[in-house]
Amino acid sequence: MTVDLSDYGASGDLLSNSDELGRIIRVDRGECDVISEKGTVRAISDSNRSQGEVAPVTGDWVKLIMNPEVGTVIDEILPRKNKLSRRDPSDERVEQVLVSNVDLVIIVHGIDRPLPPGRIERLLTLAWDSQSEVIVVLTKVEERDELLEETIRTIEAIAPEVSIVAVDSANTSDPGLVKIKDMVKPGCTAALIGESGAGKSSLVNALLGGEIVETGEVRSGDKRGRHTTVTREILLCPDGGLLVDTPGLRSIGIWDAQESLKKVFADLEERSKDCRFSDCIHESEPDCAVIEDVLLGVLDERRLVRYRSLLKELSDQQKKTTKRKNK
Ligand SMILES: Nc1nc2c(ncn2[C@@H]2O[C@H](COP(=O)(O)OP(=O)(O)O)[C@@H](O)[C@H]2O)c(=O)[nH]1
Ligand SMILES: [Mg+2]
Ligand SMILES: [Zn+2]
Repeated sequence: MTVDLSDYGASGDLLSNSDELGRIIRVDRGECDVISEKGTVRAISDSNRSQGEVAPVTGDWVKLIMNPEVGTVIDEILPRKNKLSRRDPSDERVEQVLVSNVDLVIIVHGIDRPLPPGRIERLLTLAWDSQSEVIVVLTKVEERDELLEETIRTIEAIAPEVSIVAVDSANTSDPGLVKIKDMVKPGCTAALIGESGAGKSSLVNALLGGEIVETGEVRSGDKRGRHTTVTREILLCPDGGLLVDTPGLRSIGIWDAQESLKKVFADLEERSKDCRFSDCIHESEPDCAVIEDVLLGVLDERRLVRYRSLLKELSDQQKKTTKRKNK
């Protein structure tokens, strides 16, 4: 079997690397499934050489070498075009890259539960920080109703420019599915993020046209999906797009995302130009235009509180990582 790596998103300069080139489609306890011209191979990552600084993640383009003793080894991780990352839930000083070389991030939310603004703000910050295109997909939409309209209003109030697509993944002829298929062009890598039970795997199956990945029944009562998706894996759609299903994100700690945070809070950023101090943190400074807006009732105070706490999260993270680097 020969695989055309351009199906997996390889462009001109990557393809000139030819025979030893591959893309990681799945990482599983230190071992990687890598798609190469010869098909899928199991490769280990040579921790001394390639993992020293950067651990391999799903989406990476790599150079493979054959080691007679241990088999196929990842010799080098090629520079990443971009990455989707969060703060490591188990060590707040560490960045956890979820997927690399992403073209589109699909934020998935099921409208069977409410969408707190703070949650979509975090998800958007994380998604935009990857420098990819971002869309929001609302799942479990059987008909247009008040709940759907309300969820759309919440998102539009924060990100008026982001595309929102409503789908019922259980319905194979759903018009929303056609729209999403159109956006995931051949060779384009789309990563799905969202909480467990949001409907990511069902959407992936609907786009792939079959029961390829496992989905979970939502437990009645707490409305939480079981954690059926355990790895991040690249899957090739019949029409050519690439999908990365991910396990549900329970914690969405943002990592080094100053610019995208400004974008998510663009209204506050704009308003802060009128604050007396250019480094105003809108807490108790005199002549603060943002606090003025809160007092006038033009700005929801809770949004300001969330903004402050995300800013603090980023500055805490920076302090901790600097300390760590200096050790
Ligand atoms: N009716 C309907 N059910 C859905 C839809 N999307 C997901 N579900 C159901 O919601 C549950 C969780 O879905 P799953 O795809 O596993 O969520 P994940 O954890 O985000 O991957 C499963 O029982 C699905 O059958 C949808 O669009 N419509
Ligand atoms: Mg899943
Ligand atoms: Zn201010």
